[in-house]
Amino acid sequence: MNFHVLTLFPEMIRQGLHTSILGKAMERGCITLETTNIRDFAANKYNRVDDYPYGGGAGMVMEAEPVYRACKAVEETIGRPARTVYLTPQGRVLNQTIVEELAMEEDLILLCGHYEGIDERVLEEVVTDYISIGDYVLTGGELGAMVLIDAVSRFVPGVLSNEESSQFESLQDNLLEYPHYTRPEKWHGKTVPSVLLSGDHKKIEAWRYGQSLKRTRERRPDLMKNAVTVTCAYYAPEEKWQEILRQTTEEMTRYGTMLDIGRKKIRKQHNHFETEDFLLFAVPAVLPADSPLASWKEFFQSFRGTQTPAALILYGPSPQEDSQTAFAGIEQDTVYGADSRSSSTDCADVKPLDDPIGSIKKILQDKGFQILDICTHPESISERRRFLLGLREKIYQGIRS
Ligand code: 9D3
Repeated sequence: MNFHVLTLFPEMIRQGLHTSILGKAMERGCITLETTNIRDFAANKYNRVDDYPYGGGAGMVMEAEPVYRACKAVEETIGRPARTVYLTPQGRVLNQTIVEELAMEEDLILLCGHYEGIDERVLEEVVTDYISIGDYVLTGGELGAMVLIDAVSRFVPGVLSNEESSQFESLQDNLLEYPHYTRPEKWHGKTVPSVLLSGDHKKIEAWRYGQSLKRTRERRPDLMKNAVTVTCAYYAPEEKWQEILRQTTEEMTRYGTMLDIGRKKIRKQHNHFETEDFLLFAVPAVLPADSPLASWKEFFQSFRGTQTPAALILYGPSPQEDSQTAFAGIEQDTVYGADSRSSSTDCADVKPLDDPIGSIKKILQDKGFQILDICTHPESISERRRFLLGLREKIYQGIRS
């Protein structure tokens, strides 16, 4: 990822970002930082880049021309149009969803204003995104750009170590973290909660989840309206697909439950869900001939929702693809993300089957589930990412409000 910062104070940006994790990431070349001093593009011999505001009022306004020239110079070095973010208190307030979306870009141009702001006319021509970092007043956009670069960099491959990888973090559940402890076991008369010394990983996980909920309720009750308990109800006789579904669930939540619909016991029990639940239904797009159930309806017989948010994963070959080529392709496709399947097959002599997406969606809606999205290629990393980002946006931006 390449960050290009346009600013009147380039040393502030460089000083602030060349230390610690980001400094190391730059040495390794995972991220690059190029600062451009807008003053170098001043249109007069005094290097003046600001002027009085038309209509009067306090403060100065940055002129359009130097900003425009600086911008064009950077676009030239990139060689193609890039997203250009203007840091401004009048922008969309930065959040983790925006951060992850920006992390998918190869280049980001960040424009920092100073004084009262920048001449509106140049903003209309170069800016693609207006972003604020929160509702308080700063002296300029530089700290905003640094905050954005720090947050976005965490999602660039290689910036974080495997262990602290940004995939597994508290914000994926929109819950606060549980409390942490390290040695010594007793400090200032305070002991470490005994469950953490028990070695029972299931119990530790449950305790941490409870602490996360408690903490969020106490400190950030505003987050609770969006908290969901994720359950993945799946039918996957093949180990390979089971693993992919488990991984997809894990990318969504740290505390998910896997429910195997293939098991009679699961189908016999009541599977009732509330508005605070989130159901990930995962079934093959083509019902295998040796399936224990004859139809989709039977799979979901024991499931009930109460306008429960849900999503559908239809994995494996679609009905059109199912036949000659599809299965052979699947067997070879062990590298996730490399979609080796042929995009279309000539199926003039194959009897077209009913569209399973529509019918399964209808069945689940009739049972009280609100289907937010459908994923047909969970084996592809990029498709899964699109799916999960979209779901998170829908869940956190309040599907129940
Ligand atoms: C008359 C009101 N102006 C000054 C008090 C408005 C104003 C102009 C310029 C307020 C702040 C700034 C400079 N701030 C930023 O450039 C900025 C910012 C911010 O102030 N808060 C949150 N996010 C950001 S991103 C850039």
